[in-house]
Amino acid sequence: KHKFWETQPVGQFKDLGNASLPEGPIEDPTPLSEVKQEPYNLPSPYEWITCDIDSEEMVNEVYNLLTNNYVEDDENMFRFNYSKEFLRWALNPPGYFRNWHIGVRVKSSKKLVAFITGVPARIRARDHVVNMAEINFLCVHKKLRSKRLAPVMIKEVTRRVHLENIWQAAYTAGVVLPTPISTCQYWHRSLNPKKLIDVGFSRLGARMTMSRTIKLYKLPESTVTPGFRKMELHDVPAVTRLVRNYLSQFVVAPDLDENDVEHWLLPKENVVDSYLVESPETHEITDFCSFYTLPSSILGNQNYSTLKAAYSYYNVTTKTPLLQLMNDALIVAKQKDYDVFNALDVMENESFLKELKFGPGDGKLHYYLYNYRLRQELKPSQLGLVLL
Ligand code: NHW
Ligand code: EN5
Repeated sequence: KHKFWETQPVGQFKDLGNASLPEGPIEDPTPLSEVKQEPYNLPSPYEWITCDIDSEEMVNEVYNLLTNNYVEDDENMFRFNYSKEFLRWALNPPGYFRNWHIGVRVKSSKKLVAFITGVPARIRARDHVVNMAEINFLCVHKKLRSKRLAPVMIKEVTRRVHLENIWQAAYTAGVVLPTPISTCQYWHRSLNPKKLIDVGFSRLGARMTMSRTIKLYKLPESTVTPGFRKMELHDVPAVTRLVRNYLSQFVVAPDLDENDVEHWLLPKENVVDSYLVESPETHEITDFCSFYTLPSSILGNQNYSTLKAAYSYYNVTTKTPLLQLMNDALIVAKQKDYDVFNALDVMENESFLKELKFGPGDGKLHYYLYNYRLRQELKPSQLGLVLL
């Protein structure tokens, strides 16, 4: 069934429930001198390129490939539309490797037709912190699908990751592959219900009118938590302590230092938004919430072309009830004109989803590790990791 994935060091379906297999790396590292030194062969019309995402011309090409060919929902009504600023942010974190940003071009026309990326991350699995690659943005042009190009892309990024002496990776996908460490559910909170219904993102409930629906999803004009404000650069040390301590409770989570927090969590306009609660009495930073901005193109609608979506990222509470903090996050997202606020059922998100009127979506997200086995599948609430 999985002619490619059966050959890879990943958990295999036949091994599910085999309690005798040990937790940890599936294969040992090989000496770097034994890692293939030349790129994998592509079909002859194509060539490899390393994408310099800081170049305006390259980021434009990548943006156009993804805008027209990246992930769609199961009914092909929406397609992810990562912005150029988002791509630059996602691909240039601390310690990134430019040659993990891999493109495939048609030799004759120079047209970019495929893409895959890795970025380095320290990911903790139980009490082991492992240097990994986070793999994302795998994309093959629609006209070149089902030609087994994806396995070559995956082998090439694996080779380039190995050359940096890194032997594990983390990735998520909407499709089932061998084998998920966990399967999460997408939830959606309507902020602009009229538009969501008009574009087919959601449907008018049974025995609901448009005006009752709009009233149901109404939110206060302004946030309610005293001391709630945008995160600033000087907050990085306090936020790092808060987030590190919080993430330590999950089975799989990133190991974030101050540089990572500055990159991933400091607000960046139209890319990532972060808020915290500074105690009005003690000036302690007690709570934190964040979301990233990922619009979707609306395919074939007369009136609208994009859906503005916020995705819940990392949220931490020590004093404010999580329900209240996330309600404030919804309020700022509404103020900033987002149409929908999305979240996965990871970490402690279950505790607010229903009460804050999120509804389950038709999409699932499967989490995977490459060359690392976990004894058993995790519940979404045991995951402390959000990939972009
Ligand atoms: S998930 C988003 C993936 N992208 C999209 O869905 C965009 C739209 N679709 C496409 O562009 C986030 C194509 O359909 C793609 C497949 C390119 C997806 N992950 O070329 P063939 C990520 O980016 C397997 C992994 O003929 P295609 C995470 C499939 O099971 N494998 O198909 C990426 C089959 O193998 P099998 C996937 O439709 C993580 C083979 O590809 C996959 O023309 C990557 C068929 O290839 C997916 N999303 O192109 C892994 N979709 O064994 C990283 C299909 O079943 C691993 N396949 O026969 C770690 C690497 C680093 C290790 C470092 C130590
Ligand atoms: C790698 N980083 O299917 C990610 N989205 O539910 C790659 N559905 O938006 C993998 N089909 O349910 C990504 N509306 C995998 C996800 C791919 C995209 C995807 C789903 C997630 C989605 C929407 C629209 C469905 C349109 C028809 C959906 C219902 C919302 C409703 C709001 C009111 C309360 C009930 C739910």
